[in-house]
Amino acid sequence: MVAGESGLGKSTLVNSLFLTDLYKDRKLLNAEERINQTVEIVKHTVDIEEKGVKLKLTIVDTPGFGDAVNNTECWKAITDYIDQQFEQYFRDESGLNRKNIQDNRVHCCLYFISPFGHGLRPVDVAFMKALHEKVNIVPLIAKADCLVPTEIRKLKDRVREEIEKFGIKVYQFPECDSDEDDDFKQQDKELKESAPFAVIGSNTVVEAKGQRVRGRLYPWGIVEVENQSHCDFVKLRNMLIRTHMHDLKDVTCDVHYENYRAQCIQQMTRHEEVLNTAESKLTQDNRIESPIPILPLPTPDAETEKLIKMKDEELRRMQEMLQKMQQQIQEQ
Ligand SMILES: Nc1nc2c(ncn2[C@@H]2O[C@H](COP(=O)(O)OP(=O)(O)O)[C@@H](O)[C@H]2O)c(=O)[nH]1
Ligand SMILES: [Mg+2]
Repeated sequence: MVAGESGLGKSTLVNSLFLTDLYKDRKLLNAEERINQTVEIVKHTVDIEEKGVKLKLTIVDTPGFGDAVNNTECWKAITDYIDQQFEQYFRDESGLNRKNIQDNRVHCCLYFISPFGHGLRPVDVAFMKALHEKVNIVPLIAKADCLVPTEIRKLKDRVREEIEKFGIKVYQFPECDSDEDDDFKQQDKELKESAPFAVIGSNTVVEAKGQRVRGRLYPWGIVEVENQSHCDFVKLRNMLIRTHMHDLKDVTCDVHYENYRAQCIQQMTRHEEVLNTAESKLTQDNRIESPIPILPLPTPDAETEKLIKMKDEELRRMQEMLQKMQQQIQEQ
């Protein structure tokens, strides 16, 4: 998933990362960008192949914040989306067809930070904090071609400091195994030192030194997206689809989804308790011969009735799930 302020190049980057097959497209594209402003959460599915392994990857593009006057809780649609995917998984997992669950949980959220500020803005802090217990956040410095190398280094240091200072839990790269070869260890070290990755996106193919590359053509030169001395795009792509994909999935499953699941079960148990108390109270009340005649309850209006129905339905669903889970635990 990509998230962050509007206009920072989120849609362009996902396009550069996965969606356009640069090598199929032989003709030189013109400079006009083909991406429109993202106005709603959009899901794209792409098939990629890594070392002979076919993968189905879902990319979730989100409308950036900053277009509205009021940006309070601009992360709501995104946190809701993440929760919905967890909920769906939770339902499927407690259902009958547990072996063939389609996993739509969000395994990684690329969060775009503006290159124009002096670090994180309050909205970045609030946004990441709203997300950090739910998803692996990988912060990125957007449009890195707007900064010279020293500025990039400074901004990276600043962002790292602020992430620490504000207690934002971004995705932590796992420790490298001690039995890995030196090359791998060196790569892993460089990867960790480069975070937060500074990225550049482009949907155009330009000619640089006789080669066709994905890049941005300026009057003063060409910025190459996949040139490691221009930006960290290649590092990011390798990390996402080669080196860290499994870890991102594992952390999602073992930490974020487990959190969600624990909360759900807690809620369901609480509902169950409330129901039990209400039930036992009812039986007790019935036993007592009331000297006061029981008056018929006032008939609820349509709106209240609808609400009660919805709540009943929700309770019923939760009880069903709880029952299934208890059964599963017993079976195990
Ligand atoms: N300088 C620069 N401009 C970019 C980059 N990526 C995208 N843009 C431009 O920024 C504008 C907004 O891009 P878009 O991908 O729609 O941003 P989004 O709102 O975050 O999805 C477009 O005109 C892009 O061509 C980049 O890496 N560097
Ligand atoms: Mg967009």
